[in-house]
Amino acid sequence: MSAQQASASAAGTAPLDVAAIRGDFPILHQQVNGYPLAYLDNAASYQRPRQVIEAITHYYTHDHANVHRGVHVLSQRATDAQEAGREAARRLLNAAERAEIVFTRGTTEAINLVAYALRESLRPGDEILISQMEHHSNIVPWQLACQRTGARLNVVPINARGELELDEFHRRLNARTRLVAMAHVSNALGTVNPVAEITAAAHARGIPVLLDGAQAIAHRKVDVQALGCDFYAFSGHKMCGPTGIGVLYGRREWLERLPPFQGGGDMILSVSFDHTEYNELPYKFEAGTPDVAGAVGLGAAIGYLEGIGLDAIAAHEDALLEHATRAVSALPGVRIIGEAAEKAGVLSFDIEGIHPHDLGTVLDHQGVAIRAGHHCAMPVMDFFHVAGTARASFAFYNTHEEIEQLVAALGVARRMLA
Ligand code: C6P
Repeated sequence: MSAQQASASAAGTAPLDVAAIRGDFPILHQQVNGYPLAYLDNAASYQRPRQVIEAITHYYTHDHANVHRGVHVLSQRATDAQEAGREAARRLLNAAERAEIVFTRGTTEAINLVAYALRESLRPGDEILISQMEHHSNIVPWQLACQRTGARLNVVPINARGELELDEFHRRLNARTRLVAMAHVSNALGTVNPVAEITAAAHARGIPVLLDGAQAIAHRKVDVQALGCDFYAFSGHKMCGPTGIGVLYGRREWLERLPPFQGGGDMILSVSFDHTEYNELPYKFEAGTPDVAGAVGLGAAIGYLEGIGLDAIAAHEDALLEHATRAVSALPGVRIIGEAAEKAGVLSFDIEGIHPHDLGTVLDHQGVAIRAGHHCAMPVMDFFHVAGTARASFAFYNTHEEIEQLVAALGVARRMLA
């Protein structure tokens, strides 16, 4: 039994037909520097299947107009197309209602929206509880909010395996905590955080929870009602959708309580110079002409992932990660950065005596695309005393042959550079 079959059977899913899936991704079928492309930079951005590309083309070819404004047919079609994308996102997250799905430019804007809107209620001495493994997108918006309000960041440390120190998390939740904001999955380490436990503990003290789902959404089934979180953020481009669109899920109670993020068209019911009445949810948070084609592409991407099945995706990627971890760790001088008991999709590592950027360049010369650097998670790099890491990150369309190509290319790089 292959590793993939074993993993799929343990997960109770049929193994993926990866060859057929790859047929949907035109971009994967090319040579780079004379080698077949092995695209292992999926944590930075996924590739898109033709179903997504065609949905966007179809929209622009047949249905485009501005939304919610016109009485004409094309405007109605564009509005319906956008709302179908919203319904797909609701379904993906199992949100209770469509009104809880706010379209944003991506994870970064979703978190900034909450951080901006929350400013009004933050007071000096209040705390935002984050972790040491956060992406800069889940650090800097809170720093900005703290600078303007006198609130402060409280940072839960991680351990040497790259796991959240859970005892510290519980200890740091306190009467001054106004929000817990944590990654569901770390982009630099691959750690899957125990977000249900985190949410339950915060809620027991009446504290809301925001989860940064950028690295979880394409790898695991996410059910915001089962998790109980108050906010969940993700980006379309990290799940086979377009760049420039993402989602902020917010529980109705919270979205109603928060003030708008930006003002303009569409987010109002009425405007006079004395008073503006805001629109209903989710439009209160969607000022200006939205990215309709983005919503269409996002809906198509969600449909595509659902068609494959997130459990089958998780089983395949777990097998890839296990294979890559075993093979890369066996190379001399390799140190794996991030060895959490539960990981998803990401293998970060360092090879003694080789700068990750040099490694990335030599791998690229052999057709292997990885990311090298701090991965917008500088505090994680500081913790592990490295300037950066090499990071291979996997998607459901990756193959075990590509892992072998990575390992062979690392062997060449080591001989050249170490
Ligand atoms: N991480 C990576 O290579 P945006 O840029 O808004 O789509 O996503 C930001 C973001 C937020 N949180 C996490 C956990 C992320 O991984 C990212 C994006 C990419 O790891 C680009 S830095």
